[in-house]
Order: sequence, then C-alpha cells, then structure tokens
Amino acid sequence: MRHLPYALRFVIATAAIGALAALVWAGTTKIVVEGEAYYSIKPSMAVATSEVASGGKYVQIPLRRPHAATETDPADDGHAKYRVKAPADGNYRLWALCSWYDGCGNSFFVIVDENPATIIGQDGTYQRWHWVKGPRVQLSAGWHWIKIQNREDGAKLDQFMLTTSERYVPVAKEAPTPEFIAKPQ
Ligand SMILES: [Ca+2]
Repeated sequence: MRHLPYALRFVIATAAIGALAALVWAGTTKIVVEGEAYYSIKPSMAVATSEVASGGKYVQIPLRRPHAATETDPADDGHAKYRVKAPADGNYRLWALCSWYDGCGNSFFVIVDENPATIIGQDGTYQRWHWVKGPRVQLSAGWHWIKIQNREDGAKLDQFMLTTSERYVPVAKEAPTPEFIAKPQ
C-alpha cells in the first residue's frame, strides 16, 4: 500500500475495520423490547406516557404515598409479562432502560420462564433514564416468558434488551426488534 495515496490507504483501512466489526457483530444477537410491548400486564404495573420515552410510553410501578423509606416487601406482584423469542441457544445479558425514584425505588424482579426471580437495579442513579446491567440468562432457541415484576414502587422501565455480546454496552434508546416479540392478537 506504500505507493497508494494516503487518502486511499485511509479508505481501505477504514473499510477493513468496518468489515471486521461487521463480522464480529454478525455473531451477536440483540433483542430489544419496549416496556409497553408486553403480552399481559397486572397492576400495580401500569403504562405511562412520556415524550422522552422510546415509543412515547413506558411501564412503571407508580409511586405510593407514603413511599417506602426502607427496603420492605413489595405491596403486590404487579408485573408486565413479555413473550420473547431467542433465535438461538445462548447466554444472554439482560439490560434495562430504567428510571428510579430513589434508593427505595430502584429495582425490579426479573423472572424468566419458571426460574427463580433475580433482581435488576439497586444502583445509585436516580430520576433519569439510564441503562442498567441485569442478570445473565440462559435461553434455548424458541419462545420464552420474561416477567418484570414489582419489587419497589417508583421504578420505571422504558425498554429492555437481551444480547449475546458481553462487550456491548447500550447508551441510548435502542431500535425495537418486533420480530422477536409476540403479543396477543
Ligand atoms: Ca418504551
């Protein structure tokens, strides 16, 4: 490449890096589900609207009055249940785009199929939307139930994502993938 003009060398190098990145990404699955794209919903989980939310909507456990000041058991098993298709067997990292009220309103239970509940959240970022790293879940190819359930009031969910990449870190709203999501007719 020494005799090639610098600009051309740059273009070739950029294309090569792009092709390599595409190859690496080709083996990666990303499933993005809107909070409001649930199969079923049970109160106190509820839908809310917001101009800044992806799709204009999110789901939440509305703030109770009085809001718990300590870590107490949830008042109900309100949840949103999602029907999600894994295109292949694999370990998937769950991420959720959440907004927490405070330290007593900063988590959900995550229940995959009949497995025991795990927790997402408990971080210290409050009152703004941010991606929260959740559990790693093993999924076989095919359809699964994913339940996001009340653990604390004041917790909001805009989107969640399952990805086979351990390196991918979401920073903004993700494009939903309706091909992996079933809803009642
Ligand atoms: Ca949303």
